[in-house]
Amino acid sequence: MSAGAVVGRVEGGGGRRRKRRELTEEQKQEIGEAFALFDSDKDQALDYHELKVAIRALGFDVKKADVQKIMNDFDKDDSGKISLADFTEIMTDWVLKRDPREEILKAFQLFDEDKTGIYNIHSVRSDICLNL
Ligand SMILES: [Ca+2]
Repeated sequence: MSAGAVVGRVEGGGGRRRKRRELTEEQKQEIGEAFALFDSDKDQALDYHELKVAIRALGFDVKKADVQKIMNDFDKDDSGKISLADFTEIMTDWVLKRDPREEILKAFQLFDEDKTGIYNIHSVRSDICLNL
């Protein structure tokens, strides 16, 4: 039984409310570029593998199960592909919900110049504070 899917459709039927934050122009552009770049067969859609690398290119460490779930949720006509509109919608959500800790981890990698991995998160925090 796919009761969950039915409920989802009913909820989605009341018109599209968009009171979320918007992406910056730069972020939108980044998403569009990732789509174009990783649509390797240029059919204007991302299949499973293209989708996986495109999402990773945007800085998200997706697992196979995550990609599979997206395909299940968004590939409504079972084409095995995700359109640019769907991809933009998915990535907009993800980018807006991005965990700030991930940004700190990226900063960590920048500070950890000799790649020892020893630089710990507390040191990063104090460095960031010193620089403010
Ligand atoms: Ca493609």
